Amino acid sequence: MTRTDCVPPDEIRALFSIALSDMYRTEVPQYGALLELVASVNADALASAPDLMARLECRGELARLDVERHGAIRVGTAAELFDMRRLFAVMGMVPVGYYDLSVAGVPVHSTAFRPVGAADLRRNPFRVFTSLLRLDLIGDEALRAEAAAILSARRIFTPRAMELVAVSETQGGLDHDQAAGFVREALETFRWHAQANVGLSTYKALVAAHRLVADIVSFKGPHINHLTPRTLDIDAAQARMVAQGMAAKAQIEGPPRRDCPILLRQTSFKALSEPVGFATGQGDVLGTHTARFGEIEQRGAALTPKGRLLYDQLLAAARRDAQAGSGDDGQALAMRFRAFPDDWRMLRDQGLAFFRYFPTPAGLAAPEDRMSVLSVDDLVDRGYLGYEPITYEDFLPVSAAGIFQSNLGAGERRQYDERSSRASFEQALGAPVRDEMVLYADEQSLSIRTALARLGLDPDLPLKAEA
Ligand code: OOG
Ligand code: NI
Repeated sequence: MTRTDCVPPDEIRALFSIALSDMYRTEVPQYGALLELVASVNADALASAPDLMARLECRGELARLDVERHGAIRVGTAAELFDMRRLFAVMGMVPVGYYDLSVAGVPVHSTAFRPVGAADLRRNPFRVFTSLLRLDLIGDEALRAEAAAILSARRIFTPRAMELVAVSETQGGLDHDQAAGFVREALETFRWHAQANVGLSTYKALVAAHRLVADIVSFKGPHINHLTPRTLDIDAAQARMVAQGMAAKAQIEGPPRRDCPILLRQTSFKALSEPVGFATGQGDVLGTHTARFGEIEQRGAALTPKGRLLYDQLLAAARRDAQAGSGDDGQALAMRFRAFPDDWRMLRDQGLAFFRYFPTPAGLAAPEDRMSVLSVDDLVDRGYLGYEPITYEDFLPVSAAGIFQSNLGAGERRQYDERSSRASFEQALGAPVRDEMVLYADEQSLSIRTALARLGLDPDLPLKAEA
Protein backbone atom coordinates (compact mmCIF):
# COMPACT_ATOMS: atom_id res chain seq x y z
CA MET A 1 0.00 0.00 0.00
CA THR A 2 1.37 3.41 -0.81
CA ARG A 3 1.21 6.22 1.71
CA THR A 4 -1.48 8.02 -0.24
CA ASP A 5 -3.92 5.11 0.22
CA CYS A 6 -3.59 5.40 3.98
CA VAL A 7 -6.05 7.31 6.09
CA PRO A 8 -3.97 9.87 8.02
CA PRO A 9 -3.63 8.93 11.73
CA ASP A 10 -5.09 12.35 12.59
CA GLU A 11 -8.27 11.38 10.84
CA ILE A 12 -8.52 8.01 12.56
CA ARG A 13 -8.00 9.79 15.90
CA ALA A 14 -10.74 12.28 15.12
CA LEU A 15 -13.13 9.49 14.12
CA PHE A 16 -12.29 7.50 17.22
CA SER A 17 -12.69 10.43 19.55
CA ILE A 18 -16.15 11.19 18.15
CA ALA A 19 -17.19 7.54 18.34
CA LEU A 20 -15.97 7.32 21.93
CA SER A 21 -17.74 10.51 22.90
CA ASP A 22 -20.99 9.23 21.34
CA MET A 23 -20.67 5.93 23.16
CA TYR A 24 -19.95 7.59 26.50
CA ARG A 25 -22.86 9.98 26.08
CA THR A 26 -25.19 7.00 25.71
CA GLU A 27 -23.63 5.26 28.69
CA VAL A 28 -23.49 8.31 30.98
CA PRO A 29 -26.22 10.87 30.10
CA GLN A 30 -24.75 13.40 32.57
CA TYR A 31 -21.74 13.61 30.26
CA GLY A 32 -24.07 14.81 27.50
CA ALA A 33 -25.49 17.43 29.87
CA LEU A 34 -21.95 18.56 30.68
CA LEU A 35 -21.10 18.90 26.98
CA GLU A 36 -24.10 21.17 26.50
CA LEU A 37 -23.21 23.22 29.55
CA VAL A 38 -19.63 23.69 28.36
CA ALA A 39 -20.70 24.61 24.82
CA SER A 40 -22.94 27.32 26.21
CA VAL A 41 -20.30 28.65 28.64
CA ASN A 42 -17.79 28.76 25.77
CA ALA A 43 -20.20 30.61 23.51
CA ASP A 44 -20.77 33.19 26.26
CA ALA A 45 -17.04 33.55 26.94
CA LEU A 46 -16.33 34.14 23.25
CA ALA A 47 -19.21 36.60 22.88
CA SER A 48 -18.10 38.64 25.89
CA ALA A 49 -14.40 38.79 24.96
CA PRO A 50 -13.75 39.41 21.27
CA ASP A 51 -9.99 39.44 21.85
CA LEU A 52 -10.22 35.91 23.27
CA MET A 53 -11.69 34.73 20.00
CA ALA A 54 -8.92 36.44 18.03
CA ARG A 55 -6.23 34.92 20.25
CA LEU A 56 -7.65 31.41 19.98
CA GLU A 57 -7.91 31.86 16.24
CA CYS A 58 -4.29 33.00 16.11
CA ARG A 59 -3.20 29.90 18.05
CA GLY A 60 -5.25 27.70 15.72
CA GLU A 61 -7.38 26.57 18.66
CA LEU A 62 -10.78 27.98 17.81
CA ALA A 63 -11.61 25.21 15.37
CA ARG A 64 -10.52 22.41 17.70
CA LEU A 65 -12.35 23.72 20.77
CA ASP A 66 -15.68 22.00 20.15
CA VAL A 67 -14.16 18.57 19.67
CA GLU A 68 -11.43 18.86 22.27
CA ARG A 69 -11.52 16.04 24.84
CA HIS A 70 -9.34 13.98 27.08
CA GLY A 71 -10.30 10.65 28.52
CA ALA A 72 -8.84 8.31 31.12
CA ILE A 73 -8.44 4.57 31.41
CA ARG A 74 -6.67 2.22 33.83
CA VAL A 75 -5.05 -1.01 32.70
CA GLY A 76 -4.02 -3.97 34.78
CA THR A 77 -0.88 -5.51 33.29
CA ALA A 78 2.32 -4.66 31.47
CA ALA A 79 1.07 -6.58 28.43
CA GLU A 80 -2.12 -4.52 28.33
CA LEU A 81 -0.14 -1.29 28.50
CA PHE A 82 2.20 -2.50 25.77
CA ASP A 83 -0.67 -3.25 23.38
CA MET A 84 -2.42 -0.03 24.35
CA ARG A 85 0.64 1.87 23.13
CA ARG A 86 0.45 0.01 19.81
CA LEU A 87 -3.28 0.74 19.53
CA PHE A 88 -2.87 4.47 20.17
CA ALA A 89 0.05 4.65 17.73
CA VAL A 90 -2.40 3.83 14.91
CA MET A 91 -4.09 7.15 15.77
CA GLY A 92 -0.86 9.14 15.97
CA MET A 93 -0.90 9.16 19.77
CA VAL A 94 2.36 8.59 21.65
CA PRO A 95 3.15 8.39 25.36
CA VAL A 96 4.12 11.78 26.78
CA GLY A 97 5.16 12.33 30.38
CA TYR A 98 5.41 10.06 33.41
CA TYR A 99 3.13 10.54 36.41
CA ASP A 100 3.82 8.65 39.62
CA LEU A 101 0.54 8.69 41.53
CA SER A 102 1.80 6.38 44.27
CA VAL A 103 3.28 9.41 46.03
CA ALA A 104 -0.31 10.61 46.38
CA GLY A 105 -1.47 7.29 47.76
CA VAL A 106 -2.96 5.90 44.54
CA PRO A 107 -1.40 2.57 43.44
CA VAL A 108 -0.87 3.42 39.75
CA HIS A 109 1.60 5.18 37.50
CA SER A 110 0.60 6.82 34.27
CA THR A 111 1.34 8.50 30.99
CA ALA A 112 -0.75 10.47 28.50
CA PHE A 113 -1.14 9.20 24.95
CA ARG A 114 -1.49 12.22 22.70
CA PRO A 115 -0.48 13.72 19.36
CA VAL A 116 2.74 15.76 19.55
CA GLY A 117 3.14 17.85 16.40
CA ALA A 118 1.64 21.36 16.33
CA ALA A 119 -0.36 20.58 13.18
CA ASP A 120 -1.60 17.26 14.58
CA LEU A 121 -2.66 18.92 17.82
CA ARG A 122 -4.54 21.53 15.85
CA ARG A 123 -6.38 18.92 13.83
CA ASN A 124 -7.47 16.96 16.89
CA PRO A 125 -5.81 17.12 20.31
CA PHE A 126 -7.54 14.01 21.76
CA ARG A 127 -5.54 12.61 24.67
CA VAL A 128 -5.96 9.64 26.98
CA PHE A 129 -4.53 9.62 30.49
CA THR A 130 -3.54 5.98 30.91
CA SER A 131 -2.71 4.41 34.24
CA LEU A 132 -1.08 1.08 34.97
CA LEU A 133 -1.99 -0.73 38.16
CA ARG A 134 0.90 -1.41 40.53
CA LEU A 135 0.00 -4.70 42.10
CA ASP A 136 3.36 -4.61 43.88
CA LEU A 137 1.85 -1.95 46.14
CA ILE A 138 -0.88 -4.33 47.36
CA GLY A 139 0.21 -5.70 50.71
CA ASP A 140 -1.95 -8.85 50.87
CA GLU A 141 0.01 -11.53 49.04
CA ALA A 142 -2.89 -13.92 48.41
CA LEU A 143 -5.06 -11.13 47.03
CA ARG A 144 -2.20 -9.92 44.87
CA ALA A 145 -1.83 -13.39 43.36
CA GLU A 146 -5.57 -13.70 42.80
CA ALA A 147 -5.74 -10.31 41.10
CA ALA A 148 -2.76 -11.17 38.90
CA ALA A 149 -4.42 -14.43 37.84
CA ILE A 150 -7.70 -12.69 37.00
CA LEU A 151 -5.90 -10.04 34.97
CA SER A 152 -3.73 -12.47 33.07
CA ALA A 153 -6.82 -14.43 31.96
CA ARG A 154 -8.68 -11.51 30.41
CA ARG A 155 -8.31 -10.12 26.89
CA ILE A 156 -9.12 -6.43 26.71
CA PHE A 157 -8.75 -6.09 22.92
CA THR A 158 -10.83 -7.85 20.30
CA PRO A 159 -8.77 -10.20 18.08
CA ARG A 160 -9.69 -8.07 15.05
CA ALA A 161 -8.50 -4.86 16.75
CA MET A 162 -5.07 -6.41 17.34
CA GLU A 163 -5.00 -7.79 13.80
CA LEU A 164 -5.60 -4.29 12.44
CA VAL A 165 -2.92 -2.85 14.74
CA ALA A 166 -0.48 -5.37 13.28
CA VAL A 167 -1.59 -4.52 9.73
CA SER A 168 -1.03 -0.86 10.44
CA GLU A 169 2.44 -1.59 11.82
CA THR A 170 3.59 -3.66 8.86
CA GLN A 171 1.86 -1.65 6.17
CA GLY A 172 2.58 1.78 7.68
CA GLY A 173 -1.11 2.70 7.99
CA LEU A 174 -4.67 1.62 7.31
CA ASP A 175 -6.83 2.06 4.25
CA HIS A 176 -10.33 3.46 4.47
CA ASP A 177 -12.19 0.24 5.29
CA GLN A 178 -9.53 -0.92 7.69
CA ALA A 179 -9.61 2.43 9.50
CA ALA A 180 -13.38 2.24 9.90
CA GLY A 181 -13.06 -1.33 11.19
CA PHE A 182 -10.30 -0.28 13.54
CA VAL A 183 -12.41 2.48 15.11
CA ARG A 184 -15.30 0.07 15.62
CA GLU A 185 -13.14 -2.66 17.12
CA ALA A 186 -11.00 -0.36 19.27
CA LEU A 187 -14.13 1.12 20.80
CA GLU A 188 -14.98 -2.26 22.35
CA THR A 189 -12.01 -2.02 24.70
CA PHE A 190 -13.37 1.18 26.26
CA ARG A 191 -16.94 0.03 26.72
CA TRP A 192 -18.64 -0.26 30.12
CA HIS A 193 -19.50 -3.79 31.32
CA ALA A 194 -22.42 -4.03 33.68
CA GLN A 195 -21.36 -7.61 34.39
CA ALA A 196 -18.29 -8.03 36.60
CA ASN A 197 -15.52 -10.46 35.89
CA VAL A 198 -15.42 -11.60 39.51
CA GLY A 199 -17.74 -12.71 42.28
CA LEU A 200 -19.00 -10.35 44.93
CA SER A 201 -16.67 -11.61 47.65
CA THR A 202 -13.59 -11.13 45.48
CA TYR A 203 -14.87 -7.69 44.51
CA LYS A 204 -15.23 -6.76 48.17
CA ALA A 205 -11.73 -7.99 48.97
CA LEU A 206 -10.38 -5.93 46.08
CA VAL A 207 -12.27 -2.85 47.26
CA ALA A 208 -10.79 -3.35 50.71
CA ALA A 209 -7.29 -3.34 49.21
CA HIS A 210 -8.09 -0.16 47.23
CA ARG A 211 -11.15 0.91 45.30
CA LEU A 212 -9.02 1.51 42.26
CA VAL A 213 -7.73 -2.05 42.33
CA ALA A 214 -11.34 -3.24 42.27
CA ASP A 215 -12.13 -0.93 39.38
CA ILE A 216 -9.26 -2.31 37.32
CA VAL A 217 -9.41 -5.99 38.20
CA SER A 218 -13.15 -6.66 38.42
CA PHE A 219 -14.12 -5.92 34.85
CA LYS A 220 -13.60 -7.34 31.40
CA GLY A 221 -11.86 -4.25 30.16
CA PRO A 222 -10.58 -0.75 30.96
CA HIS A 223 -13.85 1.15 30.55
CA ILE A 224 -13.35 4.84 29.84
CA ASN A 225 -13.90 6.45 33.25
CA HIS A 226 -14.40 10.04 32.12
CA LEU A 227 -14.22 12.23 29.03
CA THR A 228 -13.37 15.86 29.54
CA PRO A 229 -14.39 18.78 27.33
CA ARG A 230 -12.36 21.99 27.40
CA THR A 231 -14.02 25.12 28.73
CA LEU A 232 -12.92 28.72 28.29
CA ASP A 233 -14.22 29.72 31.73
CA ILE A 234 -14.11 27.02 34.35
CA ASP A 235 -15.43 29.24 37.16
CA ALA A 236 -18.57 29.98 35.16
CA ALA A 237 -18.90 26.32 34.25
CA GLN A 238 -18.46 25.23 37.87
CA ALA A 239 -21.13 27.70 39.02
CA ARG A 240 -23.53 26.39 36.39
CA MET A 241 -22.84 22.80 37.35
CA VAL A 242 -23.81 23.64 40.92
CA ALA A 243 -26.85 25.61 39.74
CA GLN A 244 -28.03 22.63 37.69
CA GLY A 245 -27.76 20.37 40.69
CA MET A 246 -24.75 18.35 39.51
CA ALA A 247 -22.63 16.96 42.34
CA ALA A 248 -19.64 19.13 41.50
CA LYS A 249 -16.37 18.66 43.31
CA ALA A 250 -15.80 21.37 45.94
CA GLN A 251 -12.47 22.69 44.69
CA ILE A 252 -11.17 23.45 41.23
CA GLU A 253 -7.81 21.67 40.90
CA GLY A 254 -4.76 23.54 39.66
CA PRO A 255 -3.79 27.21 39.73
CA PRO A 256 -6.23 29.92 40.85
CA ARG A 257 -8.20 32.06 38.39
CA ARG A 258 -5.87 34.51 36.64
CA ASP A 259 -5.85 37.01 33.76
CA CYS A 260 -3.19 34.89 32.07
CA PRO A 261 -4.27 31.25 32.44
CA ILE A 262 -1.45 28.79 33.02
CA LEU A 263 -1.31 24.99 32.85
CA LEU A 264 -4.59 23.36 33.63
CA ARG A 265 -7.59 23.92 35.89
CA GLN A 266 -10.03 21.06 36.36
CA THR A 267 -13.20 20.19 38.17
CA SER A 268 -15.52 17.21 38.02
CA PHE A 269 -18.86 15.85 39.08
CA LYS A 270 -18.68 12.94 41.46
CA ALA A 271 -18.62 9.40 40.23
CA LEU A 272 -21.90 7.60 39.77
CA SER A 273 -22.96 4.56 41.70
CA GLU A 274 -23.89 2.05 39.00
CA PRO A 275 -25.54 -1.35 39.16
CA VAL A 276 -23.24 -4.27 38.44
CA GLY A 277 -23.95 -7.98 38.26
CA PHE A 278 -21.57 -10.23 40.18
CA ALA A 279 -21.41 -13.94 39.47
CA THR A 280 -22.08 -16.37 42.30
CA GLY A 281 -22.44 -20.14 42.34
CA GLN A 282 -26.19 -19.70 41.86
CA GLY A 283 -26.59 -16.97 39.23
CA ASP A 284 -25.92 -13.27 39.60
CA VAL A 285 -26.29 -10.91 42.51
CA LEU A 286 -26.67 -7.23 41.91
CA GLY A 287 -24.21 -4.84 43.51
CA THR A 288 -22.94 -1.39 42.71
CA HIS A 289 -19.67 0.08 41.57
CA THR A 290 -18.54 3.69 41.62
CA ALA A 291 -16.05 4.67 38.98
CA ARG A 292 -17.29 6.85 36.19
CA PHE A 293 -17.55 10.60 36.43
CA GLY A 294 -17.61 13.81 34.42
CA GLU A 295 -14.85 16.37 34.30
CA ILE A 296 -14.19 19.72 32.63
CA GLU A 297 -10.97 21.62 32.22
CA GLN A 298 -9.58 24.97 31.22
CA ARG A 299 -6.17 24.97 29.57
CA GLY A 300 -3.59 27.73 29.78
CA ALA A 301 0.05 28.33 28.92
CA ALA A 302 2.71 25.64 29.13
CA LEU A 303 5.32 26.59 31.73
CA THR A 304 9.08 26.28 31.36
CA PRO A 305 10.94 24.16 33.94
CA LYS A 306 11.55 27.39 35.86
CA GLY A 307 7.85 28.30 35.75
CA ARG A 308 6.82 24.78 36.68
CA LEU A 309 9.13 24.81 39.70
CA LEU A 310 7.57 28.05 40.88
CA TYR A 311 4.09 26.59 40.33
CA ASP A 312 4.89 23.45 42.33
CA GLN A 313 6.43 25.49 45.15
CA LEU A 314 3.48 27.86 45.41
CA LEU A 315 0.97 25.01 45.27
CA ALA A 316 2.78 23.15 48.06
CA ALA A 317 3.00 26.34 50.14
CA ALA A 318 -0.73 27.01 49.67
CA ARG A 319 -1.51 23.47 50.86
CA ARG A 320 0.60 23.99 53.96
CA ASP A 321 -1.14 27.31 54.64
CA ALA A 322 -4.56 25.75 54.30
CA GLN A 323 -3.60 22.84 56.57
CA ALA A 324 -2.24 25.30 59.11
CA GLY A 325 -5.69 26.85 59.10
CA SER A 326 -4.97 30.22 57.52
CA GLY A 327 -8.06 30.47 55.33
CA ASP A 328 -9.61 27.91 53.01
CA ASP A 329 -7.78 26.26 50.11
CA GLY A 330 -9.00 28.80 47.58
CA GLN A 331 -7.86 31.78 49.64
CA ALA A 332 -4.50 30.21 50.41
CA LEU A 333 -3.98 29.49 46.71
CA ALA A 334 -4.91 33.03 45.65
CA MET A 335 -2.56 34.53 48.26
CA ARG A 336 0.42 32.39 47.34
CA PHE A 337 -0.05 32.83 43.59
CA ARG A 338 0.38 36.59 43.91
CA ALA A 339 4.05 35.66 43.54
CA PHE A 340 3.38 34.27 40.04
CA PRO A 341 3.45 37.11 37.47
CA ASP A 342 0.06 37.49 35.78
CA ASP A 343 1.09 39.36 32.68
CA TRP A 344 2.24 37.76 29.40
CA ARG A 345 5.10 40.16 29.01
CA MET A 346 6.46 39.42 32.47
CA LEU A 347 5.95 35.70 32.01
CA ARG A 348 8.02 35.92 28.85
CA ASP A 349 10.69 38.26 30.21
CA GLN A 350 11.21 36.02 33.22
CA GLY A 351 11.29 32.82 31.17
CA LEU A 352 8.34 31.29 33.04
CA ALA A 353 6.20 30.19 30.08
CA PHE A 354 6.72 28.92 26.54
CA PHE A 355 5.65 31.08 23.59
CA ARG A 356 5.13 30.74 19.86
CA TYR A 357 6.62 33.67 17.94
CA PHE A 358 5.47 35.17 14.67
CA PRO A 359 6.51 38.14 12.52
CA THR A 360 4.25 41.18 12.86
CA PRO A 361 3.11 43.29 9.89
CA ALA A 362 5.64 45.93 11.03
CA GLY A 363 8.41 43.31 10.89
CA LEU A 364 7.26 41.95 7.53
CA ALA A 365 7.40 45.48 6.13
CA ALA A 366 11.17 44.85 6.33
CA PRO A 367 12.33 48.00 8.11
CA GLU A 368 16.05 48.66 7.60
CA ASP A 369 16.86 48.73 11.31
CA ARG A 370 15.87 45.07 11.69
CA MET A 371 19.30 44.12 10.36
CA SER A 372 20.97 45.70 13.39
CA VAL A 373 19.10 43.69 16.02
CA LEU A 374 21.14 41.52 18.32
CA SER A 375 18.50 39.25 19.77
CA VAL A 376 14.97 37.92 19.56
CA ASP A 377 14.13 40.12 22.56
CA ASP A 378 15.29 43.10 20.58
CA LEU A 379 12.89 42.22 17.75
CA VAL A 380 10.07 41.84 20.23
CA ASP A 381 10.88 45.22 21.79
CA ARG A 382 10.82 46.90 18.41
CA GLY A 383 7.48 45.30 17.62
CA TYR A 384 8.75 43.15 14.75
CA LEU A 385 7.96 39.86 16.45
CA GLY A 386 4.76 39.00 18.29
CA TYR A 387 4.20 36.05 20.61
CA GLU A 388 1.37 33.91 21.93
CA PRO A 389 1.54 31.42 24.80
CA ILE A 390 1.86 27.76 23.83
CA THR A 391 -1.05 25.80 25.28
CA TYR A 392 -0.33 23.17 27.92
CA GLU A 393 -1.32 19.82 26.40
CA ASP A 394 -0.49 17.60 29.38
CA PHE A 395 -1.67 16.82 32.92
CA LEU A 396 -0.74 17.66 36.50
CA PRO A 397 0.04 14.88 38.94
CA VAL A 398 -1.25 16.74 42.01
CA SER A 399 -4.50 17.55 40.19
CA ALA A 400 -4.80 14.01 38.87
CA ALA A 401 -4.37 12.69 42.42
CA GLY A 402 -7.10 15.11 43.56
CA ILE A 403 -9.40 13.88 40.78
CA PHE A 404 -8.72 10.25 41.70
CA GLN A 405 -9.31 10.98 45.39
CA SER A 406 -12.56 12.84 44.98
CA ASN A 407 -13.97 9.97 42.99
CA LEU A 408 -12.80 7.17 45.20
CA GLY A 409 -14.38 8.37 48.38
CA ALA A 410 -12.79 9.13 51.71
CA GLY A 411 -10.02 7.02 53.11
CA GLU A 412 -8.60 5.98 49.77
CA ARG A 413 -5.30 7.63 50.36
CA ARG A 414 -2.84 4.92 51.32
CA GLN A 415 0.76 5.28 52.34
CA TYR A 416 3.08 3.66 49.82
CA ASP A 417 6.84 3.57 49.87
CA GLU A 418 8.27 5.89 47.33
CA ARG A 419 10.22 3.87 44.80
CA SER A 420 11.63 4.77 41.49
CA SER A 421 9.25 3.16 39.08
CA ARG A 422 9.61 5.06 35.86
CA ALA A 423 12.00 2.50 34.40
CA SER A 424 9.60 -0.35 35.08
CA PHE A 425 6.76 1.66 33.55
CA GLU A 426 8.74 2.25 30.38
CA GLN A 427 9.72 -1.37 30.25
CA ALA A 428 6.05 -2.38 30.42
CA LEU A 429 5.18 0.23 27.82
CA GLY A 430 7.93 -1.04 25.52
CA ALA A 431 9.09 2.51 24.78
CA PRO A 432 10.37 5.57 26.60
CA VAL A 433 7.84 8.29 27.38
CA ARG A 434 8.47 11.61 25.63
CA ASP A 435 9.57 14.55 27.77
CA GLU A 436 6.88 17.22 27.46
CA MET A 437 9.32 20.03 28.31
CA VAL A 438 11.44 19.11 25.30
CA LEU A 439 8.34 19.15 23.07
CA TYR A 440 7.36 22.67 24.21
CA ALA A 441 10.92 23.97 23.94
CA ASP A 442 11.21 22.55 20.40
CA GLU A 443 7.91 24.12 19.45
CA GLN A 444 9.09 27.50 20.71
CA SER A 445 12.46 27.37 18.98
CA LEU A 446 10.96 26.17 15.71
CA SER A 447 8.56 29.13 15.75
CA ILE A 448 11.49 31.50 16.34
CA ARG A 449 13.55 30.05 13.49
CA THR A 450 10.59 30.19 11.13
CA ALA A 451 9.77 33.77 12.10
CA LEU A 452 13.40 34.90 11.71
CA ALA A 453 13.65 33.27 8.31
CA ARG A 454 10.53 35.12 7.21
CA LEU A 455 12.11 38.37 8.34
CA GLY A 456 15.21 37.54 6.33
CA LEU A 457 17.31 37.25 9.49
CA ASP A 458 19.75 34.68 10.85
CA PRO A 459 17.62 31.84 12.28
CA ASP A 460 20.27 31.30 14.98
CA LEU A 461 19.88 34.78 16.43
CA PRO A 462 20.09 34.38 20.24
CA LEU A 463 17.05 34.90 22.44
CA LYS A 464 18.80 37.53 24.56
CA ALA A 465 21.69 39.79 23.59
CA GLU A 466 25.03 38.61 25.00
CA ALA A 467 25.83 40.51 28.16
C1 OOG B 1 -7.30 9.58 35.83
C2 OOG B 1 -7.26 10.82 36.64
C3 OOG B 1 -6.35 11.84 35.95
C4 OOG B 1 -6.77 14.11 34.93
O1 OOG B 1 -7.48 14.83 34.20
O2 OOG B 1 -5.85 14.58 35.63
C5 OOG B 1 -7.03 12.68 34.94
C6 OOG B 1 -8.23 8.52 36.37
O3 OOG B 1 -9.07 8.78 37.23
O4 OOG B 1 -8.10 7.40 35.85
O5 OOG B 1 -7.80 12.26 34.14
NI1 NI C 1 -9.17 13.81 33.56
